[in-house]
Amino acid sequence: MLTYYSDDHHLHHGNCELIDGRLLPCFEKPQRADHILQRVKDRRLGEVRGPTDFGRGPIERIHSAAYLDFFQGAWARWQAQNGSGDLLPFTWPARTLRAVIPRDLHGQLGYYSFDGGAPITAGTWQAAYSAAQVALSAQAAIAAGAHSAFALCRPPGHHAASEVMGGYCYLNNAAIAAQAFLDQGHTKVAILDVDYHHGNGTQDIFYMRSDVLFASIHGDPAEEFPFFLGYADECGVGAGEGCNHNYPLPMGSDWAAWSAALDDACQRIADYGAEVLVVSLGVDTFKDDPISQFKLDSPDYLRMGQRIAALGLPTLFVMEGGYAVEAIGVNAVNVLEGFEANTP
Ligand code: OKP
Ligand code: ZN
Repeated sequence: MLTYYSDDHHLHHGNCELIDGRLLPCFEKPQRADHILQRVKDRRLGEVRGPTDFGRGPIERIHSAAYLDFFQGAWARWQAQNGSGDLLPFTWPARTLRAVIPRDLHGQLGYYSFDGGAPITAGTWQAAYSAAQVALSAQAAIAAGAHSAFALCRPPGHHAASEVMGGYCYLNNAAIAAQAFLDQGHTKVAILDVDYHHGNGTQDIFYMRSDVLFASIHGDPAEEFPFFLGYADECGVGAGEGCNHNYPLPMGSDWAAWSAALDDACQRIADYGAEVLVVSLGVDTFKDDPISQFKLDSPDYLRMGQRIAALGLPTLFVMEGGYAVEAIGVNAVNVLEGFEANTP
């Protein structure tokens, strides 16, 4: 399997995040992608290629130009105000307030975000931009005939909506790649999100559409981030009705419970008639993940890849979460090796 990767992810390294009333070093850190890349090489998964630059066009199919302009220019504005440290939001237009766009940098940052988990640093735009190009490059490889490809993206993307960053995410790499398939002539794309957290951004982007089916298996939002989306009764609206499937699972869920949801999600994808599959590949379902509560073990990721391969679809894997850094390479590459083992 081809892997696409850019060293630019190192340009994004947030300082700290707020957890349990304390500021702790960011869990979403550069070593995550470094470990995965090392494992790809150790296992000789296949060639590792740098991305092609497709420009801002395919990103603007998912994110508004106003949002991208804000994100691209935010760090320079912060520097012009002599800002020191990471740029982090602290006020959001929650209920009782108005969703106006203020003139102030922090006002705009609140408007364009949903939490304080997505710090903007000097290199965040370039890292996120390159991650989107990595996803688009892997998508292009599949469009050119490859049966599968791995986009080793960092920062992740599935919490980012059209005009909203949050949850470590800025640009929705999986959504951008899915839209590229559609723009190149496909008519039915499925996105399977196996990250521990609900892919609220991806769901929101495609919620009213029938050309993308979204299925997500995740910690029950009643007790887990992102809390405000990802419930089982969210099935899509309008043309998108029936094209959104959420599988919220209780804390402590193991492979038996998780794989039952996967079987159901795969059946939905097959019934939908998807032509191509995008997998939002988070491995924070691992038993030792420091911020998550599922109980998958490393061999389970081989089984996950095998089950996904049984769909028989061209499959683009897009890296999302996973914070047990020592095991992240083994777990992520196990999914890819399981997929290949079950591919004729
Ligand atoms: C990103 B991905 C409290 C914890 C907030 C945010 C988790 C983002 C996960 N500060 N945690 O889906 O792996
Ligand atoms: Zn996650």
